[in-house]
Amino acid sequence: MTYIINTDKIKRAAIPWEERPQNSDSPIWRYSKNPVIPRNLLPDSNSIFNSAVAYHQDGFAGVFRCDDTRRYMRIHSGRSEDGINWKINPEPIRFIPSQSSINDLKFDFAYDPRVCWIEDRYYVTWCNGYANHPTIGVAYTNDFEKFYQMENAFLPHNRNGVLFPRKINGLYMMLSRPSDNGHTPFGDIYLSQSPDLTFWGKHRFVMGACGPGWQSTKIGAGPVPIETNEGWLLFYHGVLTSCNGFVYSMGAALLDLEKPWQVIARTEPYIMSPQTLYECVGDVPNVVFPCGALTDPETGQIAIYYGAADTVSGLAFTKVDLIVDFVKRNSSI
Ligand code: BMA
Repeated sequence: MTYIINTDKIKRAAIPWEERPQNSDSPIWRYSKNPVIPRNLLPDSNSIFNSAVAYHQDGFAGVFRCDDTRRYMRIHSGRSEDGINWKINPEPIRFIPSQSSINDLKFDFAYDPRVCWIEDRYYVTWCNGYANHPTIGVAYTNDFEKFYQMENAFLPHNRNGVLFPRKINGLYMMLSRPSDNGHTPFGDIYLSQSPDLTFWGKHRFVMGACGPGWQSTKIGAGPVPIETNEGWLLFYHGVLTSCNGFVYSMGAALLDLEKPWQVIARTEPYIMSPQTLYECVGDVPNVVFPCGALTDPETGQIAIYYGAADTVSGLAFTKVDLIVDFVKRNSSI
């Protein structure tokens, strides 16, 4: 039996949930009322996608990528009572320097946030345009109102910085994807370790793009890894270069609990590819891009938030035993 290991002890509201359709045997299924967040929820939003959510107080809070009608990339905080209907602050997050030295850390753009509860606060990581080059920004908050910016984790160019929800062998750990300044045509997942969430080192290769198929061009970590008795469950995106450009699908992997740079299993087939109208039509067609997940350790239910076609936000569901079984049975390792 596979189960979710609950180390965070945070208060959990009822997870947004829908049972698998009766005619489906897929390990993951879409919410029937997708998209959950339309592109124009804010007066000046062009698109709201690739966003992260967490349990907060009696409901949910999150950090949302909202590109505005200038097509500037910004991140905003938001709240929800049920994880489905969201109120997003129309003003982007204004980060407060966590130390005076951070005053120097201006940034030009912010996108693709992740939110991770560790010990006593929520950490936000995002792709942060520092001197116009993407790297991983880090901040913390307790209330989703005041956000305190910390040092950037890495030098440019880097994307998809995803923290683990607890220290492992005494160190904080973060996955990331070294990249370039453009629409990077390569990309593998690495892991870095830190005693204090400021100084990062002991870098390890985790896994790379592979095969001729859906994950052949590049891959990047998605939501915060979920701790299970079978390993860290990681949802990730994989990219194929088609004659029509990049196609972003979703896969899943299991990483060793104590040495999470060691991959136990990863899916050879995708678990979800862009197939619905809202995933195939939008500002960037053919993209599913997971950034957030909620778990219910009691029932094993998992709700995944993903960006669709770089335009709207979708929700998909799975159960830990179904997905872990699928990963193990369909692994290329
Ligand atoms: C990546 C990022 C993501 C985006 C994806 C598809 O490089 O920019 O935010 O969803 O491309 O356009």
